[in-house]
Amino acid sequence: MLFSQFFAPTSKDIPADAKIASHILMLRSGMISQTASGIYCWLPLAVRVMEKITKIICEEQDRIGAQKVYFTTIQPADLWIESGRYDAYGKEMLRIKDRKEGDFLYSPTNEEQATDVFRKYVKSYRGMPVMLYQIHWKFRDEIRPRFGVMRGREFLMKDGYSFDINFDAAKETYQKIFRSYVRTFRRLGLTAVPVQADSGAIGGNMSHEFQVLAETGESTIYSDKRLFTASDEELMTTFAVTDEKYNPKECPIAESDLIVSKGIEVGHIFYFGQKYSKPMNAFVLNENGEKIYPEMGSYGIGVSRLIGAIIEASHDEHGIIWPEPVAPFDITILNLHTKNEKCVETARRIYDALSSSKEVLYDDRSITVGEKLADADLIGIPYQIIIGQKKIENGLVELKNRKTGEITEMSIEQVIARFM
Ligand code: 5CA
Repeated sequence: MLFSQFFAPTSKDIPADAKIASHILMLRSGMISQTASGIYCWLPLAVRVMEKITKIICEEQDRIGAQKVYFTTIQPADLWIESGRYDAYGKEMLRIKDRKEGDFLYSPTNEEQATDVFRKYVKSYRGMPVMLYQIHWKFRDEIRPRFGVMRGREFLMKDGYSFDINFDAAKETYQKIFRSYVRTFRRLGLTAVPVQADSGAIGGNMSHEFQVLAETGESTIYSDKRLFTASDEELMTTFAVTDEKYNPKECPIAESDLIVSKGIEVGHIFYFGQKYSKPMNAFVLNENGEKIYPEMGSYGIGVSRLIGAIIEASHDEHGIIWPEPVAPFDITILNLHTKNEKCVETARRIYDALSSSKEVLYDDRSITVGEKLADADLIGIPYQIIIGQKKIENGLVELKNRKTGEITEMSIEQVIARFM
């Protein structure tokens, strides 16, 4: 991709109403464009990151047998009246009338719809278990949208729904998802710690949140210090709760072992039994012909919030530092002198050689050296190949590692070989 043709409207200006690093950097790097409070357009740089994230999520969902679907963004109110949540959900729900005055809503979540699909098609225990998920837009009319995409009104969520024949099977599914989430966040280059959570409006009695530790997080986490060194198996049982659940009088660990930190909730999983299957009369027949109401769970990842959370966890004073698995490009080539023939020829040669196997952004724009270097650090692509007119006289280019800041001089052949 040539930067001169790439739609990434970068800016030096610090946006007035942006208070945290991720919001500032997403606006300055031209990733998002606000269209209304808590509602953003996603521009090409952000979409490339979003697609990397969703690919990893989908691979990990596939691995545990969850199947991808698309539920709808618009749902009839009837489904929510059946479950009893239509009134309970309150003002966060965007309610819509169609031309016939029928009541609809923009999905804030899809438990009812998943249950409806299940009950229409699965009639026997033989059709179970079922695990469906989607990656789709949600709308919640948050009272205080803030911090850019962290607490938006429209946001992208991965939401999964499971149906099991009994409690033991549902518990096993929950544990399978738990392990899968630990793996997913790790693959995204993040440390997300699981905490025992309050299950809030979704309801239920087994629930964990996955929190990325960051100063700017909205959640306060009280945890056993061993959480940070726990094995995957120990994670589920190591003490960690959010402030909603923390009670110093009932805290099971010594004060000296307690750590208080701030976190960003990037995932939330729930087991809630028959909360929806019973009122919505979703049942199957068991081998004796008896009615069984499935044990359900739902499992969310805040995909658009994750982009902000990754930036909060990985940036410096110059800009974003993308973890390699989710970077919008693998490499950027900075041609510092676009009027110098040797520089142009070298940049083109490296670009052609690497583009077949890597995602490369070639900054061919006629702007100042300072602007070019600043934009590269702002956008945060993991590797910069810098081509300048002095060094190229001796056949040399520079390779900069955005994360460590380390710059290595090498020949054109060496830099190509480094990435092949
Ligand atoms: N139905 C369940 C799980 S499928 C559910 O809706 N869970 S949730 O309410 O916890 O949301 C799942 C994830 O979406 C959260 O962990 C959070 O990362 C993200 N999320 C929730 N609200 C917002 C918001 N307003 N803006 C951005 N992301 C959000």
